[in-house]
Amino acid sequence: MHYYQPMWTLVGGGMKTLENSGKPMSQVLPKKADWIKQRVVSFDPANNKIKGLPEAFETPGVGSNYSPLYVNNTFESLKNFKQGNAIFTFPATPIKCAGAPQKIMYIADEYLRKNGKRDKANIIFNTSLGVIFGVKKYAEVLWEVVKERNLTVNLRHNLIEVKPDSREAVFQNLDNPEEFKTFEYEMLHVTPPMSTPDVLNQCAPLVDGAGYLNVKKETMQHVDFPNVFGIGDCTNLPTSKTAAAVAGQIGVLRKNLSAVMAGKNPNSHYDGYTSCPLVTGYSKCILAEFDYDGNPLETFPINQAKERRTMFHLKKDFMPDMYWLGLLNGYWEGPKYFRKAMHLGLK
Ligand code: UQ1
Repeated sequence: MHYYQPMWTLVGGGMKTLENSGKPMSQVLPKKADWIKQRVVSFDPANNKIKGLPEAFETPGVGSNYSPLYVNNTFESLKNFKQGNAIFTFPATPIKCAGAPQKIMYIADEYLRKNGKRDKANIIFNTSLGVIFGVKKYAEVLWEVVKERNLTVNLRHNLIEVKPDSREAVFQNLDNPEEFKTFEYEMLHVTPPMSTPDVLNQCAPLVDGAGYLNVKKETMQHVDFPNVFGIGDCTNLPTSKTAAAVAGQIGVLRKNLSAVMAGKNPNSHYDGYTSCPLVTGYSKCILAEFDYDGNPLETFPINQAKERRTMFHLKKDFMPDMYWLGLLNGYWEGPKYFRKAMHLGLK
């Protein structure tokens, strides 16, 4: 057992007794202060909650595709759309599937066009990020898409409050944190701030400062504990958090775990491969694929930055089986060998 001295200052030397050196909290607390007799379990300053949520999800126009409870609200608010702002948000934390917050905007745009309501809508993407997408090749095409479809993109805008009574959403300007902008909404699609599960982020030896499992980016072995490995969304691997990334990581994990269990060094390396099928409408998709350095790592020998119907069907009709049958059963380790075959081993 270790003994820790609690942080008390005792006036020593026999001038005062122990009893005379302290007072109960009830006597010293200012009269106007409320005494909440609970312990703080943790602090989470980077992950401030959005005021007004989740209550506002129970009110008209507010939904989120990130929650099984509120995903149906998204389509309901599109069906009920009359006129005004349709706002789509992106938070100031890492998130799962970073393309999804804007994919739903493209789908909403097409839905409103099909239903003759597009001229009644201002479609706005308010994102905390300073870019529309992290990889230049795809970002350039997405800027063209938003321009052509008359979608407004406001960078560095972070949702901090939803006021369902007045149907307003408040955003903080991340470049000038004193500045707040209020937008009325007819429809609001929220992408909430995200974190790892508490059971992990409260285990300080395992995680980095942001609460993610602290692993080496090539081998996925824990930085301090050689018998701990990690893959997926809970890790601090500097790639985007997608099922495609997990598929790329699984093969490396399999080899490295086997090596370590056999007393050898883990020397299989993950290149950061991830993929984001950016659905840009009801029948179009840009299939982004890239590595740690943001270099495109495309499977097919065609320019995948172009919106394509083939990629839409790959995403909608093949990816689910790839996930449910391949990935979940441990058979799918990403498209690396297809890519090599299709590029004659050059990529
Ligand atoms: C992928 O491998 C994958 O695996 C589980 C997904 O999740 C369902 C994907 O969305 C994508 C895009 C990939 C990448 C696969 C190919 C064939 C490009």
